[in-house]
Amino acid sequence: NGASADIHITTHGSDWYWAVCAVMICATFAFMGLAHTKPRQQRIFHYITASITLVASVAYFSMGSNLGWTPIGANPQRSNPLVRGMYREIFYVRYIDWVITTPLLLMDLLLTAAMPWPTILYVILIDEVMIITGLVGALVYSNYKWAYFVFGCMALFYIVYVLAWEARKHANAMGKDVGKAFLICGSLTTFLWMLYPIAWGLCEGGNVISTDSEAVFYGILDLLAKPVFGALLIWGHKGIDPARLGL
Ligand code: RET
Repeated sequence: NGASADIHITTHGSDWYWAVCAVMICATFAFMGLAHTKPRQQRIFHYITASITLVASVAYFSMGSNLGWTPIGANPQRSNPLVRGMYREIFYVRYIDWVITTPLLLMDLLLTAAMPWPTILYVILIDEVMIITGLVGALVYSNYKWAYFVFGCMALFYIVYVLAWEARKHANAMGKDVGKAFLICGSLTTFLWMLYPIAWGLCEGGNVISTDSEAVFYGILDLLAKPVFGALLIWGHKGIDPARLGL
């Protein structure tokens, strides 16, 4: 087991994952607490947002415990046999988190913009393509992983187009307050989501940075994309009755 002992996160990586887990749990309680300050009919965004941080808590609990990973051969084309023969610790549990939470994040945004259901479902399908291609690319020992990566990036471009263009116009038409809430949360999402493929390229894809650095990179992105995003979204909704959005 000597080879696989070398690929793990260290106690620093693990401590950091536990810290992120704690923030996700606190955020879940905070969002649920805020839900109970509203009448039952007006809690939809609280429920969606709390579900996101709840699922992330479980993913970070797993990674803090150094679970939910599998060793995958790295650097298939490198000429140096020492580097080529290496394994990398791939946390597939991230993708189980993302396959649940990214559609919920998109629902938060697209329901804010009062987009029609067919559009929401289609964007979510494209989002699943993005996450699953990222997972398959991460798990294969072959340079074809980069083909999966390209499919994933194309899916991301489509999502960014819908958010930055169609949904933004729709949100503005729903009123000034809705437009502002969407602009803040939509811009944050567009910016952050474009950093995930960069992290993937350095970690699962190219095996360029260590698994501890991976913990920090994805951890900061997830803290901004889930609890910080969620707080801004709920704050943006404080004067908006979901009934106005058809909810
Ligand atoms: C992958 C690799 C394939 C290409 C692309 C990716 C994008 C992932 C994104 C993930 C977002 C995750 C969030 C998690 C929760 O906070 C799958 C890394 C484009 C955008 C927001």
